[in-house]
This record gives sequence, C-alpha cells and structure tokens, in this order.
Amino acid sequence: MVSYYVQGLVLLLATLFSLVSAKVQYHHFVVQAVPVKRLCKTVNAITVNGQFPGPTLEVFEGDTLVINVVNRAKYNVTIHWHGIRQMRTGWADGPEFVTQCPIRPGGSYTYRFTINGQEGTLWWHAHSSWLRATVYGALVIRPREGIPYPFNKPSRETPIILGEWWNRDPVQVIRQAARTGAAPNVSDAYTINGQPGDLYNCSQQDTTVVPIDVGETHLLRVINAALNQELFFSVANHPFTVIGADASYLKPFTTNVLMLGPGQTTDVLISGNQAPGRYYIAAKPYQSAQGVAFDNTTTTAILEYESLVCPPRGVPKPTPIFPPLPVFNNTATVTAFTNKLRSPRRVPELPVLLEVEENLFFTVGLGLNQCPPNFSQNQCQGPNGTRFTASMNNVSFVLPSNWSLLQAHKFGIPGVFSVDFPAQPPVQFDYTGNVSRALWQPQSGTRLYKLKYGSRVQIVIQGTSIVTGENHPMHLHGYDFYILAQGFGNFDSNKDTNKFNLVDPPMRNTVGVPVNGWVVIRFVADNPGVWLMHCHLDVHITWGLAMAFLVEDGVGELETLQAPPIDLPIC
Ligand SMILES: *[C@@H]1O[C@H](CO)[C@@H](O)[C@H](O)[C@H]1NC(C)=O
Ligand SMILES: *[C@@H]1O[C@H](CO)[C@@H](O)[C@H](O)[C@H]1NC(C)=O
Ligand SMILES: *[C@@H]1O[C@H](CO)[C@@H](O)[C@H](O)[C@H]1NC(C)=O
Ligand SMILES: *[C@@H]1O[C@H](CO)[C@@H](O)[C@H](O)[C@H]1NC(C)=O
Ligand SMILES: *[C@@H]1O[C@H](CO)[C@@H](O)[C@H](O)[C@H]1NC(C)=O
Ligand SMILES: *[C@@H]1O[C@H](CO)[C@@H](O)[C@H](O)[C@H]1NC(C)=O
Ligand SMILES: *[C@@H]1O[C@H](CO)[C@@H](O)[C@H](O)[C@H]1NC(C)=O
Ligand SMILES: *[C@@H]1O[C@H](CO)[C@@H](O)[C@H](O)[C@H]1NC(C)=O
Ligand SMILES: *[C@@H]1O[C@H](CO)[C@@H](O)[C@H](O)[C@H]1NC(C)=O
Ligand SMILES: [Cu+2]
Repeated sequence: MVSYYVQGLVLLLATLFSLVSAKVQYHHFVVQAVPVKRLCKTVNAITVNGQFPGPTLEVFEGDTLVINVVNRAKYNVTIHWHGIRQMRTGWADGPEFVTQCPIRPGGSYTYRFTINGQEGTLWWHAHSSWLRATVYGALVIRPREGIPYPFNKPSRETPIILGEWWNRDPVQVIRQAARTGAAPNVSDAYTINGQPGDLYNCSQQDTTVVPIDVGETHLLRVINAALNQELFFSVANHPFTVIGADASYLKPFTTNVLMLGPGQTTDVLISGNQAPGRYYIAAKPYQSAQGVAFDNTTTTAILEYESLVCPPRGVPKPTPIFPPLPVFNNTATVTAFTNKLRSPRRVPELPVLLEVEENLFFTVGLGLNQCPPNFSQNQCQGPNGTRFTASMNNVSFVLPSNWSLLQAHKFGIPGVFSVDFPAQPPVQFDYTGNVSRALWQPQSGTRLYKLKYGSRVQIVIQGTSIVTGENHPMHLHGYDFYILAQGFGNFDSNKDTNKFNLVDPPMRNTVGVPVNGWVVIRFVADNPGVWLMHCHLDVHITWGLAMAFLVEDGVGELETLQAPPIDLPIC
C-alpha cells in the first residue's frame, strides 16, 4: 500500500518535473537580403535577421519551439528544421510544396514543434530553391535540466558550420542551370562559420578564430551546410573523439579526420593539450564523381590558445600549423570513417530487428535527358547536347506547384500526386557496371510510396554508375534510421544480409551511399505525414533525386497527424 503511494508520488513528481523543465521558446526570424562582403566582392545575400550564418537556436530536449518566420526577401521561402522528428507536426517540417506552400514575399508562417528524444546537434535551413546557400544556422539540443551528457562535460562548446559561397545570387546560379540543362556553376569558396579563411583573397582579416585553452575539453558541433559538396574536416594536432552524429549519440572513437555530407552533423571532443599556439581547422572537398567540375578549394579557421603570448605590436602572430587532409577522391578514408560509427546501445529498439514488412530497394543516381524537340541547342548544354537529370527507381521527382503534398493528402485533393512509387527498380540491371544508354533517361513524376502506420521498413539504397557513380548523402525527413550495412558494387541479398549489424547500428538522418555502392537502412513508420527522402546535394535534388513517403495515420489521436495550423500558407 505504502509502496504504491510512494510510486505514485514519484511518478507525479517526475511528470510535474518534466512539465516544469520543458519550456516554450519563441523566436522571430526575418528573412531578408543584406550586403555581405566575401572574396573582395559584396553580394546581397538572403539571411535570417541580417546574420550570416543565421542565429543559433539553443534548446533543451523536451522544449517546444515557436518560430515566426517573416519573408522580407524577393523570393518564396520555407525553413526546414533538419533532423527534427516532427512527431505528428509534419506541417512544421518545411520543404516547399511537400509539407507546405512557400511563404511568399511579404508573407509569414509560424513553425511550432516539440523536440523529443533527440540530443546533440542539428541545424535549420531554407528548403526552397537554392536559398539554403545563405539561409542556415545551428540548432543545439542539450539534455534536459538535471540530465548529464553521456561524456565528461566539456568546458566549452562551439558550433562549426561548413558552408559554400557563391559570388552570385545562388538562385540565379540554379536558374541558369535549369535553362541550359548543364551542371550549375561551382561555388567560389567554402566557409567556416561564414568565413572562407586565410587561403582565399581578401579573407585573412575575417578568418574565424575558435578559442581554446590548455587543459580544456572542447566540444565542436560540426555541421556540413554546404550546398553541393561533401567535405573532409580536420584540426591540426587535435585528434577528435567522436561522440555523436545527427543528434544521436555514438560509441566514442578517435579519428584525425571526419567526412560529412551536406545535411550531416558530427559532435567531437578535442583536448587543449598542445603547446599554446595556433592550429588550422580546415575543410576541403571529398569528390567521388569522376570527370565533373567541383570547387577544389580549402576553407580554414584558426584554433587559438587563449594563453598564447602575443608577439609585440607589428610582429605577425605565428603561422598556424596545417592539418594533413586526404586527397579529394580518397574514398578509402571515407569508408574507414563511416565503418567506425556505432550506436552506444548494445541492441537497438526491438521493432527494427523484427522481420521487415516493407522490403524496399531504391536505386539513386544521375541521368541524361535527350534534348526535347521543342528545345534549342542552348537549352541542351549537358554532355553531348543533353540535359542533366537524376532519379530514384527511375522516377525523376517533380514538385507540385498548386498544393503541397501534405495538404493534398490531408484534404483529399486529387491529381496532385500518385501513390505508385515503385518498391523495386522497374528494370533490373548491373547498377554499378557499364549501363546501357537505353537506361539513362528516367521518367518524371510526383509519385509517393504509401506506408501503413507502424510498419517496419527496410530500404536498400543502391547507387548507380549512370553518367558517373557518386556518393549521395541521402536524407529522410521526419525520421532517424538505423544503418545496418554498406558496401561497394551491387547489393547481393544472398551474401550481404550477413553483414547486417543488428547489435549496435548507428542512427542518423542522412547517410552517404558509397560511390558505386549501397547502404541498408531501417526505421519504423511511426510518424504520420508526407516525408521527403532526397539527396542532400542540392544540385541533385533539383534534378529530381528525391521521392516521398506517405505515412498513414494510425489509431487514435496520438497516431494521427495534427490539424494544420491556421496560418499555413496556401499556394
Ligand atoms: C557561370 O559561370 C560562367 C563562366 O564563368 C559565367 O559566364 C556565368 O555568368 C556564371 N553564371 C552565374 C549565374 O553565375
Ligand atoms: C586571388 O586573386 C588573384 C589575382 O586577382 C587570382 O589570380 C587568384 O586566383 C585569386 N585566388 C583565389 C583563391 O581566389
Ligand atoms: C585540387 O587542388 C590541389 C591543390 O591546389 C591540386 O594539387 C589538385 O591537383 C587539385 N585537384 C583537382 C582534381 O583539381
Ligand atoms: C584520384 O585522382 C587521381 C587524379 O587526380 C588519380 O590519379 C587517382 O588514381 C585517383 N584515386 C582514386 C582512389 O580514385
Ligand atoms: C559524348 O560523346 C563522345 C563522343 O561520341 C563520347 O566519347 C562520350 O562518352 C559522350 N559522353 C557522354 C556523357 O555521353
Ligand atoms: C494541380 O496541378 C496538377 C499538375 O499541374 C494538375 O494536374 C492538377 O489538376 C492541379 N490540381 C488542382 C486541384 O488544381
Ligand atoms: C559499355 O557498353 C557499350 C555497349 O553497350 C560498349 O560499346 C562500350 O565499349 C562499353 N564500355 C566499357 C568501358 O566496357
Ligand atoms: C526509365 O524509364 C524510361 C522510360 O520508360 C526507360 O526508357 C528507361 O529505360 C528506364 N530506365 C531504367 C533504369 O529503368
Ligand atoms: C511562389 O509560390 C507560389 C505559390 O505559393 C507559386 O505559385 C509560385 O510559382 C512560386 N514562385 C516561384 C518562383 O517558385
Ligand atoms: Cu546526390
């Protein structure tokens, strides 16, 4: 009797405590163009609140965010909260024409969502045309009050946001490519916290400096916000202890170099155990596609000891030490790094281990469209007079323009999408071999794949060598997934299922599909709504490397998509 009473009291206190400790944060985001000077040139860049990068959101797990976004720019915009699960709040996810119509110039929309069960580093970015080139910021989620980090508390924490900069309006860069059918112009620089760093013209004065001191442990929250480039990342003389990725903890391991695809985050600890001096923090491309142009430059910041004795006035500070970085096509380093990722839990949640109910196989890759008869030559400037395209299971994804997919689903609007996205490639072929030209041109369509609430889903994501093989950073909205295995060549269900890690597979929201290879992911479809899955290289999503899942409601309110907010934009 007494023990029931005590148990009840404990439960009540715990509930009260979580209610008290969970807070609501209100933010106001004004999307507007401001002059930003980089690389000797001033560009009117679209930013949030005039900041570049935009404001860092710092929250505790369990908090609710209410963010009023006002669009004072000349383009449509939406904001995506990358990696946030958005349980039942798909209306706040953000991809334009997927979960909402765009916020038009002069318009506004308030995103409301609660952060549940996720700790670590995520980020937010525009999800409309190429605006995310300059519209992005960090989203830091700390454990709720009273709950410690699962590692020694660092003395300092710094978000490190890797970006990609054009000396141009990025929307004009992609519009030009859409006109010509050729690949868009490559960027002019990479950036760390908005600054290109010492290796670029006119940039030395503004290089980002990250302070550290002797004896301290410093948590770097590294985010790859670059538009189109996977990046290697390293800090001279300061090896990393990796402790998390995509707001899921990892079994700690050490490494000198990280590789992050756009969309991915990695939390690492470094120790201030070096001679008090200056050390370069650097990022440069991992480029797996062959024969394509890319921005082959290196961005730097400086890790500077606070106890560094400054030289007298007029004498320059010592030149920082530069870290060794892999060559641009060093796939072996990428494989070695990704193979080290392990979940700290011995066994993942049971449902993902049970027999899968949806056994999906999706090819991902590029393609070339023949020049349509009514197009002129200068609209077909892709290889040999073609236009670039990309697809999943041979469907090149087309966004609707009169309704968002989620609105069309919720309100039963016909004719906006179909639910016949193929579960398997329509044609089987040697995906990573010498693919016949007859297979290079996909169909276009707005085709979704329907999932029953709660179904256990496995997807083999298979890269193709069409045009060129490439590592594609695939991102799934609304979910985290377990990564069971990866490999090169064609996935072979007879022998590759033996490689599945059912003990401690890492959990992420974005996974790099190895160049000319495959990866296997699993998740439970417990979040109703319409969820985009796409390559996070924006050049590829623009060409159609995307699809969407339609996850049906389950039973009862807690398994049902919430009602749309009253200020949800209409098209
Ligand atoms: C792309 O690059 C070409 C060649 O450098 C240049 O002429 C063109 O203006 C650029 N386009 C954009 C939109 O930046
Ligand atoms: C810096 O400017 C010089 C001269 O204008 C140019 O030749 C060089 O390519 C530029 N370097 C970079 C990294 O932009
Ligand atoms: C990239 O730049 C480095 C250093 O400037 C150079 O050694 C390398 O050959 C370049 N690689 C490519 C693929 O352009
Ligand atoms: C990387 O590219 C260089 C040419 O720049 C080539 O010689 C080398 O074989 C390539 N390495 C790999 C692993 O593809
Ligand atoms: C373009 O045509 C040339 C010559 O016929 C051929 O060697 C090359 O492979 C073609 N490139 C593509 C991407 O089709
Ligand atoms: C929406 O657009 C599609 C494609 O343009 C069209 O087929 C459909 O009829 C439109 N639906 C409505 C409700 O306007
Ligand atoms: C690829 O196949 C085509 C015929 O489909 C053939 O002409 C070509 O030589 C092959 N290329 C290679 C590298 O095997
Ligand atoms: C994709 O579909 C198009 C049009 O039906 C077809 O010509 C092509 O061969 C298909 N390719 C693949 C890889 O299935
Ligand atoms: C902006 O959004 C509206 C719908 O809300 C759409 O009709 C229009 O085409 C969009 N503009 C661009 C440039 O995408
Ligand atoms: Cu891609």
